[in-house]
Amino acid sequence: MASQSPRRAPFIVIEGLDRSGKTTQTSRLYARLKETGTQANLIKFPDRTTTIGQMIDSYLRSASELDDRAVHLLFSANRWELASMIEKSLIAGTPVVCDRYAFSGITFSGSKVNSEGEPLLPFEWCRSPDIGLPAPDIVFFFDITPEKAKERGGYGEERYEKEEMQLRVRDSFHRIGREMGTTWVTIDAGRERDQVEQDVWKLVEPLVKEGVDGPVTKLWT
Ligand code: Z5A
Repeated sequence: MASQSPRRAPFIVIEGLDRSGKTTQTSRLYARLKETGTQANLIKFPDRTTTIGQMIDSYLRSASELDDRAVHLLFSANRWELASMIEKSLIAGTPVVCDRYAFSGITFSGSKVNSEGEPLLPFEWCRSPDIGLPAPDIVFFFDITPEKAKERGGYGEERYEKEEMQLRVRDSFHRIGREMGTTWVTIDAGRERDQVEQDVWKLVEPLVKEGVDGPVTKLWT
């Protein structure tokens, strides 16, 4: 009789608008998992520590200029740098908690417009370099109004932190969410930190306890 393959760990992504609390909540989730006996891997995109990540960092701080297509491909390459580590971790039973992923890649690049307000890069072109990356088992989309985001510290310091851009990004996230179906969970991130944490934990706890059946799937394949 064939032996049953063991269940693997889940890949959990927190996506969302700027200053919606993604970093705060991925850190809280990581800490809570640890407190309850689960050691996870915590990652963040862009990963500004790699050579590619440093080029992205310089671009985001407007310390350098790059062609829009080139920077889009760098963001994607930055994810591919960690793709096999993510897959190995999940198979080995260690959950991965991730702050931003391919969805930010599509929404931000796809929301750039020319002086006439027309998109610079087509949606499908933006999606294609991320096809085949490890697919998340759950994506929490942190939704927040630009007004609320502005009340939080540090807003407006980096390249894309402009209100019109953020509104286009929000529409684009909603479009992706409709396509993703049940994997995509929208969270009202304008509330207190503890309330947001509780909503995330309610769905993560059983996923981590029970594990996930089947191999790691691939994004958009
Ligand atoms: N980008 C891209 O173009 N393509 C890609 O493929 C990827 C990203 C992956 C940098 O991302 C930029 O890269 C980003 C998208 C683009 N551009 N923009 N604009 P990043 O993730 O490195 O950006 P960040 O600056 O580190 O994160 P963030 O989005 O601005 O913030 P956040 O992680 O969502 O929020 P936070 O750091 O947890 O909290 C922000 C502040 O709010 C902080 O003072 C907290 O204490 C406070 N906070 C958090 N939660 C709450 C609640 N619930 N109430 C009140 N205050 C709160």
